[in-house]
Amino acid sequence: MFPRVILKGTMIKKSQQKKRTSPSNYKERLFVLDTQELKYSERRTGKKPMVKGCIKLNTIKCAETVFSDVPIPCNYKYPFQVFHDNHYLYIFAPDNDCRQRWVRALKEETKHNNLVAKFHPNFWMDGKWRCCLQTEKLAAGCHVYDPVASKKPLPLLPDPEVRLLEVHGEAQRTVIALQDYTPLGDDDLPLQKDQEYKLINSSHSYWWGKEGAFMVRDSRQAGVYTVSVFTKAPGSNGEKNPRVKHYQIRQAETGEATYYLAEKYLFGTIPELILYHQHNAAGLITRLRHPVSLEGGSDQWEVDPQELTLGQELGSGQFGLVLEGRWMERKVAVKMIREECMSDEEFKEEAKVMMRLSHCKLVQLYGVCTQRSPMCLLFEFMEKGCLSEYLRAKKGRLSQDAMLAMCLDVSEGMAYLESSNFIHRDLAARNCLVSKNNEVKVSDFGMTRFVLDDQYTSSQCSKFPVKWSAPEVIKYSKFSSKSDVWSFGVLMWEVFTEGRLPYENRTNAEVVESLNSGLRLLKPRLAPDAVHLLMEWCWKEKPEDRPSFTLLLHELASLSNL
Ligand code: 4IP
Ligand code: ZN
Repeated sequence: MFPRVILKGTMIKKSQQKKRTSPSNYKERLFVLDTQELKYSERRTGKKPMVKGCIKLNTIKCAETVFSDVPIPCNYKYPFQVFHDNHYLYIFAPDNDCRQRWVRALKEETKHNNLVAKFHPNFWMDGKWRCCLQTEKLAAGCHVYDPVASKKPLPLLPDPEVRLLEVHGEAQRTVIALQDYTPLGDDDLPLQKDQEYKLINSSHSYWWGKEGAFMVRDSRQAGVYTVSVFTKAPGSNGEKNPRVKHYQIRQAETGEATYYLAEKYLFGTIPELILYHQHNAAGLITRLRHPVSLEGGSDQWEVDPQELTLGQELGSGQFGLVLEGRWMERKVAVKMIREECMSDEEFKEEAKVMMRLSHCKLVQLYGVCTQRSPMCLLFEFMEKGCLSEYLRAKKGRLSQDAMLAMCLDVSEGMAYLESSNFIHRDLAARNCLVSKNNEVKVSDFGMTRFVLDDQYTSSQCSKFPVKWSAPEVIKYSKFSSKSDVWSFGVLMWEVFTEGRLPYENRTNAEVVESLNSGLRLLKPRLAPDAVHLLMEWCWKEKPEDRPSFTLLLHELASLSNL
């Protein structure tokens, strides 16, 4: 009987480093899976591919996605693993669908093998497993291996490549810089006019609310670009009709100047064409007024006070009053910053970084209005207020699934912050907000750095959130994503106690003392054992022993029946 081919495709493999001395490298290979083996070959132009390696399916003990929290050093960003004969083969697929296809097929073909009971969800790297920190490459896995591919789609990983801007259901990945851009800070990317850039997140999609907001993007047709522009111009029936219109950039057959949009105003380059249409509609529904681009532009974060209407008071926070407001036809929460509460200048710089953080599980900072006094910050409006109050209000009426979903939401937002190398520093239920659809989003990230009140900022003082802080933060103010993980453990505890105050009757000093002697918060009655285990994992003394948010997200997702 001939083996039947099941899957075939080009992917990148990492050398398996069978010998200690073999080089570590990434090579593109043509992979073929048939009913008996997984084979990979080198493609050669004009010749038959040359077989480089072959794994008999009956030697495979595990085939699974790799959940990685480190940047992937090759062009294909979706890793999976094949564990066979005591060797780990890491393969990188070009997209998630492709990866899922391969993992599913491999699992299907190997499900009757002698499989591992547990596997390692993360990479073996620099002499240790990134998931469990074991230093033996053949050490038993740390997570239960499921030989059946799960039907449920995995949660979005905080891999920037998968957060795409969706306009009219089309996914867009590539944008072209309209102008040179000089970085404003270390986290900024210099842009060169005319160059293509991958759009790595959907940030600033709210700027699409402006008449004439536009971007140049890849068309679905290869090699062709489209200009998408937002307009509120009434439709043909005279009715209100806000929408995004798309114009393909066309090219005339001959001549020097060949690019044009709606009508034949011809230009030699796309940037020239855009520049022209920034001044003249010339056949477009509106002229191109506001570039919506990666870097947010020099002044896009500055809100025109004329565009902002203030409404009723919502409450008061660390920095002063919070009001309801309207901006660009949306409801916003406006934080008025009392001058003596915040180090202004530093904050203005940082606001640019924070504006660029954009994720559906983060409360979005829309902009800053520095032209009025007091300065104010515009945030996404969250109907149901802060999570701690919400939990208390819903006491006795929340299902375990609902609580798990809340933790999952927060872990998603935090995994994104972690992957952006941004530290929250004050994660707690009181700093998360609830939307009208009961989604929980992380808020106030990084803000404590600008609080001038030293009662709040010094761990010795009364307002410092000791009960949420990791030991290394209390001892020497060492903040990291792993100290955020500690706080996240406390937040899970808050969720599963329906909003109780951690270490209720104890003073900060008593809390520090009991932490030092190894004591931890007790398991909430409503928390499943698996959730309690996660909490305890977050409260490991050493930061490096705590899980990353990526892993927590994966764990919580596999616990929830969503
Ligand atoms: C080789 O590096 C290739 O990466 C091999 O992959 C790999 O074998 C070898 O690692 C590694 O030393 P050079 O090309 O620089 O020699 P390929 O066969 O696809 O070219 P694997 O086993 O990963 O296929 P070892 O140590 O695993 O043999
Ligand atoms: Zn492990």
